[in-house]
Amino acid sequence: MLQGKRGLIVGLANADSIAWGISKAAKEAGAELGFTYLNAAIEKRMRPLAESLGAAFIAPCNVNNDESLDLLFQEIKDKWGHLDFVVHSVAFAKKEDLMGRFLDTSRDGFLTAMETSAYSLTALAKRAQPLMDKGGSILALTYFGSEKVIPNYNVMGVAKAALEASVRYLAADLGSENIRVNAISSGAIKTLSARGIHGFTDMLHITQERAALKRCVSAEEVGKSSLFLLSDCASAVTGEVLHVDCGYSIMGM
Ligand code: IMJ
Repeated sequence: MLQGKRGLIVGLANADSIAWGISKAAKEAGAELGFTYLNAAIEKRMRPLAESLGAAFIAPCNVNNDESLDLLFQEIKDKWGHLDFVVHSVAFAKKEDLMGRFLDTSRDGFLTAMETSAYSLTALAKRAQPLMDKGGSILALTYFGSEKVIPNYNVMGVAKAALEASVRYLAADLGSENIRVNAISSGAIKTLSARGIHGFTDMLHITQERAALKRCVSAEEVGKSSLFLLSDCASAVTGEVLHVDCGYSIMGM
């Protein structure tokens, strides 16, 4: 499905990452992949994974830093001269903002979550556009906490709502270039991002009980669904948020 396509993966941290499920599926579907990492600690875990998929490059990138992004895209331009898809699988909020009341979110905590989890998509899309000269596909990861209140998700829910709205505005702006922008709203998965979240294991149990399919989704399944949105199979799909959540979000009671 992705034969001959070149894609950038932002947000691979370890073998539990949703970005890993997507990367494995994309590689198996014939894509050539490049990866970024934030710092040495993350690089240590992700490098062997990226190398096992024959990564074309593994580059440092802080999505909150314009110079770092410019350097990354210069490297992609020099190496490939062209880009077919981008996967955005990054989010960050301060730990203290993922507990207690949303009401208590500080200005700094709000801006941190918004910058890393929402604005970073626009920052990536802006730089990817000139390299997507024959069209392309941009995919972001989101979560149901953007639509309904999930305990402790708090400022991340607000940031994911901004991310999903960004998907629609970017899709409108880039449509004339045949660049599609979509998101997958994944069901809860135990990744590094879920580690240390108070009551997360209980939330997984509740998810399993209530989801239409009576189970949780895996990163591999998010990977399979991402092939659709990244490939020409979804050539008429843009600005969409696809729920890959075992039907959790369709249930009212
Ligand atoms: C996160 C918090 C509260 C409830 C949650 C989550 N549920 C799920 C998540 C139910 C599924 C994971 N998720 C969807 C996220 O987007 C997580 C983002 C995140 C996680 C951390 C943990 C460590 C940290 N900052 C973080 N920033 C964002 O310091």
